[in-house]
Amino acid sequence: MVVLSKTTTEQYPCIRNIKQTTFSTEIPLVDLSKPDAKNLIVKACEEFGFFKVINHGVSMESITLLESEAVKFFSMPFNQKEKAGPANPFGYGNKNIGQNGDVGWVEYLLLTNNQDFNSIRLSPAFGKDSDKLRCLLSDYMSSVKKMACEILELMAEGLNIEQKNVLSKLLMDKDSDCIFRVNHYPPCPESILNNDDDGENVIGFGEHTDPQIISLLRSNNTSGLQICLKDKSWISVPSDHNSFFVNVGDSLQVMTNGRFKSVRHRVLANGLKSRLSMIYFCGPNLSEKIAPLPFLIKGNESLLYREFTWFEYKKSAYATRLSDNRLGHFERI
Ligand code: GA4
Repeated sequence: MVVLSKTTTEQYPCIRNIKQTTFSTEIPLVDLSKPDAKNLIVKACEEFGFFKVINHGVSMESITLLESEAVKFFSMPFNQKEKAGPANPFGYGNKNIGQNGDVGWVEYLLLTNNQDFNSIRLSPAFGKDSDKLRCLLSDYMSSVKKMACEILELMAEGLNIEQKNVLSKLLMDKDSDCIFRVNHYPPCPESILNNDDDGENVIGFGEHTDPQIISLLRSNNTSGLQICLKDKSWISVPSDHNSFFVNVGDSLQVMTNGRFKSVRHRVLANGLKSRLSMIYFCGPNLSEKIAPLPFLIKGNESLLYREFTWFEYKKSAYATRLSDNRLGHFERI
């Protein structure tokens, strides 16, 4: 990370305009080992587009090992990390998010499903350690994908869809388009200076919805993540390094014909502590057709979205700014 001085955030006024909000205890909690999980998942997706998961089956060991490699990576000097950049679309990125002018108080690694590609991309920065990283990444990504499939099957059951794998099969496809992101938010001294009721907060990652089906996030014990509620107010999500958090993405909003809403979320920089998060974005095969699922359409309910391929949506999404409403173009009028 380049050390950003106050002058630097002044150069980017758009990352300094967030008011402080309070923590919330109302985040839905789903215990995957309990029989009521399927109904709680559906309720959470309808009300929040977001929930916290415990008993997720991902070993703490694989989490801790990968997290410590990530910490090692981000502690390297900037010119070393830069060798794995830029993130277009995969690799190391710093401050710039996407290709359309968004910036945040964040540095990150964007990685693919393809571990050979990741190794090649990371080896100029990681050296021989990139083989170790490759194994850790592959272990972590396959356990998180397993959890994602379990969640999608419970979701289908909770929605009373007969074909239990209707959603999970999109991820089981060998060419599913899943991506992995590790975000590092360095402490931001300006956040402390402004941390009162009227103060501003520095934006780590600007508000947006995820284009994919679902995203599975975990972080260290530093807060910063906020979600937007139906009434448009923002609540802070208390951090919990033992749990995962699930976001409904735009594609799932379409497949449920708007019954589930993709959650708008953002991250604020912390004044004192670094935040490290790892997010697995579950996208289908690029040729997969996304449309409202027929078994979820009741009587004369109208279809809110037209059918499109994941390739079409991804291409259009990547041409937008973070905070844009990406589904607008795909609504039926
Ligand atoms: C948001 C979700 C994922 O982080 C991501 C992001 C992507 C990027 O960082 O390149 C995008 C953003 C995300 C949506 C709109 C476009 C593309 C940045 C951006 C401004 C990797 C993704 O799939 O979409």
